Amino acid sequence: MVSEERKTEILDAIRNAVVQYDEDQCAAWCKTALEEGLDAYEATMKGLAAGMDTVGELYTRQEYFVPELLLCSDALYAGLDILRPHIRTDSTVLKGKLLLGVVEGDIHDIGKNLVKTMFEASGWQVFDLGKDVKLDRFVEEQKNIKADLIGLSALMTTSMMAIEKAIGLLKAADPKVKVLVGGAPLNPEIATKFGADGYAEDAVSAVQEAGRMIKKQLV
Ligand code: B1M
Repeated sequence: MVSEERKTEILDAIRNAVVQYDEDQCAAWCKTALEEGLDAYEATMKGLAAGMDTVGELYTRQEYFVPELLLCSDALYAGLDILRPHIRTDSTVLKGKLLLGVVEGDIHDIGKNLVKTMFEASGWQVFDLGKDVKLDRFVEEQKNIKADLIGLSALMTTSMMAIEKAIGLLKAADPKVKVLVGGAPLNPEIATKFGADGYAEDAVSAVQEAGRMIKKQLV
């Protein structure tokens, strides 16, 4: 069992590798995390995602600009490639089909990809439409896929307005459709105002909330 001190050292190293946009170091420290028995999800959130939070602060302070954000994202993805296959979640939650995407106007997909990883790790079948997805496409794809849930993600205060529109289009096509939403600018009140059936703050609670939502459909 790894000591708390060593665990902190490894998580700090992963975080720093993201901030310093060092893909090789990030991948190497993620391998170390697994070799030394750290939980893959904890390393993802407290290492990789925490690094991205720091990057966001540097961007806000105008110490980093868009090119650095892109390089940091590459480093994060290099680490996620290593950790992803080892992420496991509660297998007792209900599973189903999820149609997932980042709404149009928004190309931030790191959070959506973490959400996808957690659903897949829990045994859900995920149909990922990617980022900057035209709203009509959610409606069209749902006609064929007939997913149990539709997951919409947005990272900007501007693009989150497209979530409300997407929910309107989806519910007009099928009033019974269930929509789960998430992303940094959203909160439970906004989600309710937009007509969503569920909201989740992070990738783990998204899977739990999805389980509750489809259970309600069954009873
Ligand atoms: Co930009 N960006 N960015 N960016 N970027 C933000 C979001 C911003 C807050 C930075 C800032 O100003 N401080 C700001 C938005 C401001 C606003 O709200 N209006 C911003 C901006 C302005 C922009 C551009 C406009 C910059 C420009 O070009 N001048 C541009 C937008 C272009 C566009 O989309 N049309 C832009 C571009 C980019 C990059 C491409 C360079 C890059 C994204 C790379 C990529 O995603 N592949 C990028 C990045 C990296 C960021 C920050 C720094 C980090 C985002 C991130 O990945 N976080 C971000 C600042 C910040 O967040 N601190 C910022 C880590 C991730 C794990 O968290 O995505 O929140 P998050 O996901 C979480 C939860 O939100 C939740 O679970 C996830 C995991 O726990 N969740 C869900 C997410 N989706 C969910 C769905 C669910 C449930 C939960 O159910 C379906």
